[in-house]
Amino acid sequence: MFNLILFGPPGSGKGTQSEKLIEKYGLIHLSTGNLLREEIANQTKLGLEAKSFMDKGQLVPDAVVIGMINSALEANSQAKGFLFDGFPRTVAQAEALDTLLSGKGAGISIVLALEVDQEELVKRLLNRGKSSGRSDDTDESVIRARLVEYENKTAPVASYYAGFGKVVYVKGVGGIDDIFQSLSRQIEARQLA
Ligand code: B4P
Repeated sequence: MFNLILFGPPGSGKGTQSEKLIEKYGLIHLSTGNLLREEIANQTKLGLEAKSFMDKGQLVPDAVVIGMINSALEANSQAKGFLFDGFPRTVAQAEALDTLLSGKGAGISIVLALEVDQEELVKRLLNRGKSSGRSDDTDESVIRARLVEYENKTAPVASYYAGFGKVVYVKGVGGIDDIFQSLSRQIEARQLA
């Protein structure tokens, strides 16, 4: 099983690159952001609870997202591998993911971390907010709160995986296709061609 984490701050291109990577490598795409937005669109209890955190730029509680990932892994037990997009976002989520995967005799193969400077992130998200209809992309103060949340709670996830020698940093500024080629080279260096 080849399991890839696409890591980076909000707006770094995780969603954008994930679409291309899953098509090329036949991985199952697990985006907690997309799963949460589906719950919101369906107006489920979980969705309504999640929205109250997302609209403030805060992370949704660990137990909620870990439960969603567990269900998604169970529903795709024959997958040749997964691309985790926007998950894990805390060290507790990373530890839970390791436990879930090791129960299947699997683990994380690589963490590809996109590097983009903060002002570029703000610009991209405000720009996406003009057309996405996403309430968390329209208000600059909410975007900046997401970036603070990222520094405090999510950046330590990279250190966690670096401790296992699994993190590769990739420049996330430039053309979308050029960044995709850089990510692909790293994946193929680990023999998923
Ligand atoms: P997500 O849905 O994961 O979204 P995101 O991090 O804001 O964006 P992403 O990084 O995927 O966007 P992309 O760069 O592709 O999270 C939303 C919220 O859900 C979180 O704030 C949190 O509240 C909650 N949540 C999700 N997962 C959670 C978890 N595990 N635990 C707790 N809470 C969780 O795109 C950004 C824009 O940049 C696009 O418009 C794109 O076109 C543009 N872009 C991409 N690449 C570019 C490039 N190279 N050059 C120029 N523009 C580019």
